Amino acid sequence: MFSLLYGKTTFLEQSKTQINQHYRGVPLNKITATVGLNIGHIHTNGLTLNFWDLGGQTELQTLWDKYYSESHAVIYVVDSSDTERLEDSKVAFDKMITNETLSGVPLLLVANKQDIPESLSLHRIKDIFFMSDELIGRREYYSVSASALNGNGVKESIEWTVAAIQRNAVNRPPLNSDE
Ligand SMILES: Nc1nc2c(ncn2[C@@H]2O[C@H](COP(=O)(O)OP(=O)(O)OP(=O)(O)O)[C@@H](O)[C@H]2O)c(=O)[nH]1
Ligand SMILES: [Mg+2]
Repeated sequence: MFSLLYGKTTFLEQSKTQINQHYRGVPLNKITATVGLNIGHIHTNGLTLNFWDLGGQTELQTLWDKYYSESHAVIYVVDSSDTERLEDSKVAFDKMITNETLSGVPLLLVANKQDIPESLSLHRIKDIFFMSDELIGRREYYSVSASALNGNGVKESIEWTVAAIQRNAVNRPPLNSDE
């Protein structure tokens, strides 16, 4: 999961709370900026998804590509309310999706913070991020309107991601749990 202070850790906590049985989440308003990496697991459809929730601050973005070769899907979280930083996010996004190591890997774009009234619509976010087929390349991609804070769109995001990973398992086979 990538991006910059846009709700990745909140999104992961919300996913664990909604999907993992017996998970007692941390209060979402207590989450602070991720320094380095936050690891999470989601158990669904007989699979365990291992999440690498990576810090989005500019100096931490250089660490992202260490994780590409073992990624079966990418969830890219955008703060739909932060029009000022949207351009920075788009630059980081383009750099990520054009990285050869991630080629063909399914991509989910999460237009987060839709609970904020001034947020750009999913339609606008898609126009910006999915502007160029050439950059997106040959991969499955999809977008969801979400609020990590109130939980809207989170289940749909995980469901799409699981299905996409299963559809693409021939290209990137799953790892066994002991690997
Ligand atoms: N209103 C609103 N606020 C949100 C939402 N998701 C996250 N936030 C807030 O946005 C801020 C950043 O959220 P984080 O989950 O820490 O963001 P991050 O992407 O993990 O940030 P880094 O770890 O620095 O990369 C926090 O204050 C969250 O409470 C949302 O859907 N709506
Ligand atoms: Mg974080």
